[in-house]
Amino acid sequence: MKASVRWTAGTAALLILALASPATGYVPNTIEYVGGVPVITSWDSGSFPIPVRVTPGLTTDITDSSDRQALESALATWSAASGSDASVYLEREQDVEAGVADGINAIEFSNDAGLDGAQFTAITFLLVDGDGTISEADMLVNDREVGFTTTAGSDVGLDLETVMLKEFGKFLGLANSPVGGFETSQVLDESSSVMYAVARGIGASARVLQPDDVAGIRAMYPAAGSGFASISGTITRAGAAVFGAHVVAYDPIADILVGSLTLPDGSFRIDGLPAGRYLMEVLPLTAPVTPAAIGGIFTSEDVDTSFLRAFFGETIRLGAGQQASGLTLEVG
Ligand SMILES: [Ca+2]
Ligand SMILES: [Ca+2]
Repeated sequence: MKASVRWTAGTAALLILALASPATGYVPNTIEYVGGVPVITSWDSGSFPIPVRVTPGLTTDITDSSDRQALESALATWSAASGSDASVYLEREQDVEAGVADGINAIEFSNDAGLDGAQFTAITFLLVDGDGTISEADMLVNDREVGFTTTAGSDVGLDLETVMLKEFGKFLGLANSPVGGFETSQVLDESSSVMYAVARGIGASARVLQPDDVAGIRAMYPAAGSGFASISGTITRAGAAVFGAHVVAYDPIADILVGSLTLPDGSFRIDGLPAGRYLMEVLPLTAPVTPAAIGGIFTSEDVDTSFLRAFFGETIRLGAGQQASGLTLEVG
C-alpha cells in the first residue's frame, strides 16, 4: 500500500426502518480537503468495465442461485444507466476478503462471529489516491445479522438486489443522497433515490435507478457526447456562503427530481439533467437526512442547517445540453 493511499469507508447503511423523507440530491462521495479543495472520489474512466469477485454461494440465506442473479442484475442496472460510461461486472466467485489491498475488488458475504450485533447491512471501502482516484473497492456484506431475500415484497428479509444496487452506487463513488421522495411525502416511495440516506426496511424494494441516481452517475462518468444540461450557482445567507445547502431541481412534467449540496464556498452544480423546465428549491439538511447521514465533508460544523427553505423566483428552462450558470439565491 502506497503511503498516499488509504482506505475510506462511506457512511454505513444502518438498519433503520423507513421513516420520513424530505427532498433531494445525489452527492458525490466527497471525502476530504486537499490543499483546501474538496476532493471527490471517482474511478478513472479507463477503469471500466470494473471486475468484481464475490464469496462463493454469496448469502447463506439463499441456496437457489437467485442471489447471484440479484447481484448481477444490480451491476447490470448501473452499467445500463444512460449517458454514463460506468460499468461493473461479476468476474467470478472466489473466497475473497474485504478491506484487503490485493488488487481484487472483493464482495465478501461474511458470517463471521465478529459481526454479532453489528448494526450495518453492508459497507463499501474505497482505496483512494491523494487526488481522489479510486484504485480498488471492497464490500463487506453482513450476512451474519441480516437476512436476505430475492423475493420482491417478502416480509422476511431485505431485498438483496436493492441492497446491492445501493452499495454499488457507493462502490462507484456516490454518497448517500437526501432525495427521499417529494417534500410532502412521509414515507419512502417509488420516487426515492436508490442512494437515499435512510435504508429501506423489510419488505421494501427498489431495483430501479431514479433520476437523481442517474444524474449522479452521469455527472461523475459522462459518456462522450451525451450532452446533458446543468444548473449551477451560489447560495448565500446575509451575504456569506452557505455550506451544505440542499439544492433541488424539479421538473413536475417529466417527474425529474435531482439535487446536490453546496460546497464550502456556497456553490452548487447539478449535472446530468435532461431538457426540461425546472423549479428550484433550497432546503437545509435536517432529519431524517442529517449532515452525518451524508458523510464526507458534510459532517463539518460549518454546514448550515438552520436557514429557511426557499424557492428560486423563476423556472429554469433548459434545452438539451444547455448550461444555466450563475444562479444566486439569498436565504434567511
Ligand atoms: Ca481488495
Ligand atoms: Ca444472512
